[in-house]
Amino acid sequence: MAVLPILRFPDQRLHTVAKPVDAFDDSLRRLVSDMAETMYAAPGIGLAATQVDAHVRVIVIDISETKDQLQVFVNPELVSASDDRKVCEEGCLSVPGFYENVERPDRVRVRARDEHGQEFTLEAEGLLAVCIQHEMDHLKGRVFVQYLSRLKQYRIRAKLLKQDREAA
Ligand code: GNR
Ligand code: NI
Repeated sequence: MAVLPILRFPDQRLHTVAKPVDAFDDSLRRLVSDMAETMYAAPGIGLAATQVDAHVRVIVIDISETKDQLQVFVNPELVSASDDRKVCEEGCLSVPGFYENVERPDRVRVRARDEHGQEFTLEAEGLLAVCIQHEMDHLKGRVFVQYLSRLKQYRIRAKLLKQDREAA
């Protein structure tokens, strides 16, 4: 197990489109395990492989208080989304320190496989629905700041680049 480095916006690698997983093997299970450790260490409630510079369709989520309810989604596909939408204040481990409202469908149905290749379908609402959609966006190369105004995106980009310069 290893804690992996997390790419920070505006790193262009965050805009890579992830490829489907084709082998449910030990290397996939190692990635899932490292992603879980990285998410728990951060700490965060979700992580997409894109964020650790692995451009395959893998997501880990744990929204439990007790941090012992890991959910793994390999090759997730959106089956349906509700017409009703909800606003939630979102944050992202790749955009540290920024929290902004994003509106998304309130409920989603997702089909995916676990790390052993077992297929399942899940209906999610509330925070889990938000998190699944946020992570599936990462797999498409999309970061939540892209839902904000150009001005907000520009300010977030400038502040994070300044922090990177000062840390260097
Ligand atoms: O830890 C996270 N919290 C969070 C809060 C509200 C909406 C989405 C999220 S996901 C985020 C972890 C992350 O960046 N996943 O990609
Ligand atoms: Ni994120």
